[in-house]
Amino acid sequence: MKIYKTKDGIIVDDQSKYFLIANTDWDQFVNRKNLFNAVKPELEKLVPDSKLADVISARALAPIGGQEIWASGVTYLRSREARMEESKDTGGGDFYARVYEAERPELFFKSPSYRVVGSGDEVRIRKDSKWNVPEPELTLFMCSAGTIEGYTIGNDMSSRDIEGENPLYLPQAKSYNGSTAIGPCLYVAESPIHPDSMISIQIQRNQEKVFEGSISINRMKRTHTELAEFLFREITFPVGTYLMTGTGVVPPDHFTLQSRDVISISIEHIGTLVNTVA
Ligand code: DO4
Ligand code: MG
Repeated sequence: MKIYKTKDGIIVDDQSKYFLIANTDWDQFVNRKNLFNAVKPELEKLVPDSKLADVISARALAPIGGQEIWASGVTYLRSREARMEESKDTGGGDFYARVYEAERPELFFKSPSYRVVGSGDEVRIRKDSKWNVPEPELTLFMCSAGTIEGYTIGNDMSSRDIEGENPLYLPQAKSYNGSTAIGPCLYVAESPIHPDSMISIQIQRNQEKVFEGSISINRMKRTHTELAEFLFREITFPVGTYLMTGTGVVPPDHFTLQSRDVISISIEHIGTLVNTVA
């Protein structure tokens, strides 16, 4: 099922039957262990309404309440290569090679909920950066108990020149206004997302495709539960949290985003997250 947060309330799309969950707080609704099994019987008491599909199209928000957004890095070989390339002149490359092999993953704080944008909203590039890319990432949702309850699509907008200059600049390369997009929904199923699911990205400039790429989530070096376990080791999340799982698709080094580029990221089973660069 797909859970949407909209201006009219929470809407659940269960196999193309649409249900409005009126007057319910997002955090209370999603922060439940075995979320699929908790929601399913609740839908049986409601009457489906096909008109809610239009509400989703016109009035959907980022699927987030009080959750934080965290991110993992260097979880795919392609990201390791890209990080080593961008930091080759500054000596940072070794850090990325080491974290790819290490037991402890790279985890970093990406965004509080109030700085997150949803599908249809604008993302930004920093004014003090000249080399910018989107990072298309499967994003896990864990409830406060630390169990993975669902998935969304994340765009970890990144300034590669700032990141490459010095690994200590990572927070500036990753966290700024308009650097975090998630959506369009929270996908919740009876079992984990299929390991062969594909992530694909397309970037359009003046109606022309300037980049496309894709990768299967099974190419990730680490497991989802491993990442969740490390994140929850010494931090509690009262209403759950999101965790981006890293990018496996990086545009060629000569590519940088421009204002008005349209970024579309799709993940099988979840949908498509679309954002225009401001
Ligand atoms: O270490 C830099 C961050 C890498 C990252 O965001 C990714 O691999 O997705
Ligand atoms: Mg990333």
